[in-house]
Amino acid sequence: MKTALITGITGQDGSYMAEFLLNKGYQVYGLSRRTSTVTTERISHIIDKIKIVEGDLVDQHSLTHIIKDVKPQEVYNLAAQSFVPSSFSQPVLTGEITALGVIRMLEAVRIGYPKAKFYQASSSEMFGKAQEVPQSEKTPFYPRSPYGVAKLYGHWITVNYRESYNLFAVSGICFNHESPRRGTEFVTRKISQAVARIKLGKQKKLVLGNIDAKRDWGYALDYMEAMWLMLQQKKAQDFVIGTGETHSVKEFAKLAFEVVGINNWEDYIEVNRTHFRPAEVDLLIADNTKAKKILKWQPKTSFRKLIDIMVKSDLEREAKV
Ligand code: NAP
Ligand code: F7E
Repeated sequence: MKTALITGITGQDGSYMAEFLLNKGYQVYGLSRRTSTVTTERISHIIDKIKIVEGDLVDQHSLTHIIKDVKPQEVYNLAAQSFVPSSFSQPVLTGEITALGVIRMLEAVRIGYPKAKFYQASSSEMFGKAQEVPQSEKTPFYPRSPYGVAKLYGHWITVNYRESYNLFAVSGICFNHESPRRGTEFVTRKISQAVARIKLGKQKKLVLGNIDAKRDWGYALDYMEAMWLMLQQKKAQDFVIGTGETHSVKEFAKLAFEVVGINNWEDYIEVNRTHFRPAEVDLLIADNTKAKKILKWQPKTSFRKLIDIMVKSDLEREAKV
């Protein structure tokens, strides 16, 4: 039986990755930090099938011990302070977790079990003020937030440990991927939740920031396979993972309201500058040619289908509470 360690197991991707690996017959270990309230909502249905180990990306000692004890064949480093606005209000903490957390994990692997294959969750936010359209593995980086800068450190230190110590360490440069398990602070889930609440008469307005920003949005479930495939290759290398389509926040909102039969969607939206960022990423769109060719990976879920899944899930959830 293969063993995998997932950091960030309580998050959107960690929960889907745990399900994905359990379905493939893995023994799954999940790293989780101590909190005063329960954070296992997304994995409550599989909690008895996985082993939770306590650790924190800011604590080297816990990470090294976990890797030494568990000796995982595969490590998926999905933990991060992942919300871009919080990276502006807590830039140093974001650097500690999202940047230095990666080298702590890599050091734990190098010292504790160098045979482990390591996946780093890199981000399209590293392209930031995009130097090329669409963005591929060869596009120069230009991050626009402390989060993007921290991810860039994580990305390059992964490349560096691969080249310096011959670790099987790869980076998946994932574009935005969403789901009903997305945190409600991210724009897609904020919209799907608000649309459900408005339809049910529980909310009047949806207050957004820059609705002209464009993103390459995919369905999170589709991205788990790509991450796993990267660790099944003979050669350790980095890949861009995205759909190759881009849409604005405005388009997302319009289609989300359409799912519940509201066509005068603009009447419900208010734009407020408090949601604007000090520096914005205007346009992201993936060139996924390399992933298609080498991993034989491609997204399965369309933009419309993703919105439909998210809105319907929130309608069901909101009808219950
Ligand atoms: P998420 O839902 O925000 O989950 C983040 C996870 O990291 C949570 O489990 C959180 O634990 C954990 N975490 C935060 N700080 C930690 C610390 N100090 N020590 C240990 N664990 C810590 O993020 P996601 O959307 O699943 O994304 C997964 C990864 O992919 C992240 O690295 C993110 O930056 C990256 N990424 C995401 C996307 C996307 O569109 N979703 C795209 C590109 C890259 P708590 O529950 O305790 O807070
Ligand atoms: O913003 C605009 C906002 O917060 C998307 C993370 O998973 O993906 C995510 O980062 C866009 C931005 O995601 C609101 O200005 C407008 O242009 O949903 P988001 P993000 O910043 O793209 C990348 C790939 C990651 O790696 C990150 O970890 O939407 N926007 N109005 C808004 N955004 C939010 N959150 N809230 C609004 O009201």
